[in-house]
Order: sequence, then structure tokens, then C-alpha cells
Amino acid sequence: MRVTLVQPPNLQKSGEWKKQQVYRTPTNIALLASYVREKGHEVNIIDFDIRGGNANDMAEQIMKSEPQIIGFTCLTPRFPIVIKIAQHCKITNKNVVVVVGGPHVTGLPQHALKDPAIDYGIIGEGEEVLLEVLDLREKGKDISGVPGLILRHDKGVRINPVRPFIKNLDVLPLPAWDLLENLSAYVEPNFFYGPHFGLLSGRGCAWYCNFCASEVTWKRKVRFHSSDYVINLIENAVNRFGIREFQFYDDTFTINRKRTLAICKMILERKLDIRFYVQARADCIDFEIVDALKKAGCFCVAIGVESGDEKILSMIGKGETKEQFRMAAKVLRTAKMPFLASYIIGHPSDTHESIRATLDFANELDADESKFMIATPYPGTPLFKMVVERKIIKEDEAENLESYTWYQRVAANLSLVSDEDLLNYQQEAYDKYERRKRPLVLK
Ligand code: B12
Repeated sequence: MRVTLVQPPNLQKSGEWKKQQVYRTPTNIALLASYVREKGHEVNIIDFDIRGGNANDMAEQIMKSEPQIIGFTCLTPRFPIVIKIAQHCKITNKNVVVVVGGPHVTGLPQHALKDPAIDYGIIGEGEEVLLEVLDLREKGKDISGVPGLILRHDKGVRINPVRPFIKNLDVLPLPAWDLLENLSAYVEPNFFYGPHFGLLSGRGCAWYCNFCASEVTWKRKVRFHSSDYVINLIENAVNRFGIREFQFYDDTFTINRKRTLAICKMILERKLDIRFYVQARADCIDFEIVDALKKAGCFCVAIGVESGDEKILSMIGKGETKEQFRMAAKVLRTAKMPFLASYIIGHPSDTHESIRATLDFANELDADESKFMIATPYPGTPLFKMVVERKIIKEDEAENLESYTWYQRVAANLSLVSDEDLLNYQQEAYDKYERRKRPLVLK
């Protein structure tokens, strides 16, 4: 079958944040693409984060690839634009099949098909579901029993049981980078000298913070690629695509100490000469790990601190204390490893005092870069359940989904301060910490 996989655009490239040039590879669709291509299907990828345009133009570009099936990946704020693009595609060819997957659909499957332009949704890990759909359609067979599929049924919507996770992640072929049309577009000037790839060394997170959407798809289960697979992933990027800079998308790259040390050792032994950036947790690093990362080419460790108030930290389920963050900052500084700390403003029951404590804590930790997000209730998270229960939003409030972003918008406020104050605190923090930001790339 001929399938076109689409990354919809980010509509929020405006205001202050427009200056932040951040373009990340749609690794998820590159992975889906390579999986189904290996089994004989014909695949195209279009990344509208890079191309831009309006819904009509975008649909035209998609339809030029003459797809039989279009697969959109979908983050919550992009659901409305996915619907618009799909509607335009259907005007050109009403028989084209539109499938939507990704964190938004997995978090809110009952509303995935609310627009008739969307034919099917896919929940959870997508590779095997997509392949089964393509294989069955190719043979003209019924797909309604495919596990992980959301479909229309008896005037309603049926959500088939989610598929079990792939047991051994190493069976996955390397992402189809060759299908991304313009590799040089994936830049982030404060972090990387040139284009970079987003890599995954595993999937899932072992913790359960109330705002985080990781559990929604990955069910608090962490699966790893072997260190051999990770090295192969890097070598392929270096040797075949000339890419030497990477961001690991893993929630906590350092969760398995032994594997982290093994990967770092292999990077050195093979003289890969790369630069990379990882996300970790304060309680999953120590001097030996950070030192090994540094020697292997890691130039930044990102830590989610989230709040400077102990009660809030405990309420959100972070499972870490301020003292642990202080210790981690000390370890990172001793190892001369730059670090990025991210914070959330507007947690449930956050007050002026607790938000101030967060800003003060950011000052104390003095990370090389500090980011401040506004708490946003992504579908499927405990935070989302809270806002629905308290009737702050309606579960299917599709019109408002574009505001489900961490920056300059308040989607639903569970804190004890006003929306306006939240936005002001974010702006204050942005102004102060942007000025203090230490470049991770030396010009
Ligand atoms: C890289 C990344 C991005 C990149 C690229 C996104 C992308 N499409 O990959 C960019 C920078 C664009 C991005 C932006 C945002 N992101 Co982001 N991002 C990630 C990150 C770190 C990795 C994504 C990834 O590759 N995961 C691994 C792959 C294997 O998983 P996956 O993406 O879920 O894909 C699998 C399935 O979902 C499914 N699937 C996905 N798409 C499709 C499509 C089809 C057709 C099919 C069949 C299956 C399918 O199959 C895939 C393979 O198994 C994740 C965290 C994480 N570790 O996952 C957050 C994450 C996806 N992001 C998140 C958020 C909140 C955002 C923002 C909204 C934050 C913000 N700034 O406000 C923005 C979007 C802003 C906007 N206005 O549009 C949330 C998702 C919440 C949600 N419901 O949308 C996550 C989960 C972080 C978190 N832990 O909460 N992000």
C-alpha cells in the first residue's frame, strides 16, 4: 500500500517564542515508516513543522504523493489542524483513508473520530497496528478486529483492546531518516552546531507525575534497546547521514546505570566523536554517570525540577525532594556538565508563594538554561481527569485544544492564582532566565 505519514504543523510559532528556533526530527513517524517499508509498503513522510503553509496547501502537498492511506501523528494542540488538513484531503479524494495516532489519540480515543474526515484512530505503540492495517487493506480484508484500532461501529465508535507492547525493541529497524526531505532543517541553535537527530534508546518512564503524558502511551513500563542497537543507531546516523549531534528523546536516559555506562564506553571505543543531549532525573545521576556521559560527548543533561515547593513536589508525584535537586546540581557542576532545568507554573493548588518559591529555587539551582512551562492537562493524565471532574473543561472541548501548550497559554487552571498571573509569572521568568542563559554552543 502507498502510505504518507504526516507531522502536522505547530501553529504556535508566534510572539516571543517564535525566536526560539527548535526543529526536531519526527522520529516516531520515521520509525513507523521504516517498520512498514521493510515489510514491503511504499512510504512517504511530510513534515509540516518544516514546510508550514495553510490547511489547503498542506492537503494539496499530501495528495500529490498519491496516498491510499494518510497517517497523521498528533500532539494535542495539533488535533484541530489535523482535522482541517484531513477535510481538505477528503475533498480531493473521498476514498483516501485517514488514520490518526500519537499521544493525543491514545489519551482521548473516544473523540478521535469526532470529525468524519478521520476514518480510524490508533492507540498505543503504533508499528504493529499500522502494519496489520496496511497488510489487511492490501489484501482487501476486514480490519475491524485489529487490536489498537479505533473505528466507527453501529453509529458509534469502537475502541479495540490496546495491543501488547513489542517485547524486544531491537527488532525495530532504524528510523527511515532517508525519507525526511530536508535533514538540514532540524536545527536548534542554542544546542547544536548543525542539524541533529532525535534518537530513542528506549520507551517509557518508571514514574507517574500527574502532568506527564508518558504513562498514557507507555503504561509506566520501561523497555530498552540494547547498547549494541543504540551504537548502531548512532553509527548509522554518522556514517550514512553525516549527522554527529543528537538529542535522546528518552524520558530518563540514565535510568539503567549499567547500560548507560556501557553505551558511553562504546561511543568512546568506537571513536564516534559525537555531541549529544539527554534527559535524566536528579535521582538517576551520580558523578560516575555524569563523568562518563561527558567523556562520551554529552553536552547537556536536562532535569525536570517542576517546583520549588516540597508539598507541590510530593502532590504531583515527582518522587524527588529539593535536596536531591541540590545534590544533582552539585554533581553536574563538579563534573562541569552544563544542565537545563525545567519548571512548571500553575500546578494544582499552586499559590503566589509556591510559584515564588519555584522562581527562587531556579535562581538557587542556577542551571545553564531554565525553562518555565504552564501546567497543561494533557488527555489521559491525572491532571486531565482532575480538570474534567471539576468541570473546568469538557472532555471533548476540541475547539480549545490549540491552547494545550506549555507556553503563553493557559488551557485549564487548577492553581490558586489567576490565568493572567500565571502568564505574568511565566513572562517574568522568561525575561530573567533568557538573559541568564549560558550558551551550550560556543560560537
Ligand atoms: C520529540 C518530541 C516532540 C517534538 C516532535 C513531536 C513528534 N511528533 O515526535 C516536538 C518538538 C515537535 C514536540 C512538541 C511538543 N510536545 Co512533545 N515530545 C517529544 C518526545 C520527547 C519524544 C516523541 C517520541 O518520539 N516518542 C517516542 C515514540 C516512539 O512515541 P510516540 O511519539 O508516542 O509514537 C508512537 C505512538 O504514539 C504511535 N504513533 C504516533 N503517531 C502515530 C501516527 C500514526 C499514523 C500511527 C499509526 C501511530 C502513531 O506509534 C509511535 C511508535 O510506536 C515526547 C516524550 C517521549 N519521550 O515520548 C514528547 C511528548 C510527545 N510531547 C508532548 C508535548 C506536551 C508537547 C507540546 C504540546 C509541548 C508544548 N511545547 O507545549 C509540543 C507541541 C506544541 C505545539 N503547539 O504543537 C507530550 C504529549 C502530550 C500530548 N497529548 O500531546 C509528550 C508525551 C511529553 C510528555 N511526557 O508529556 N514534541
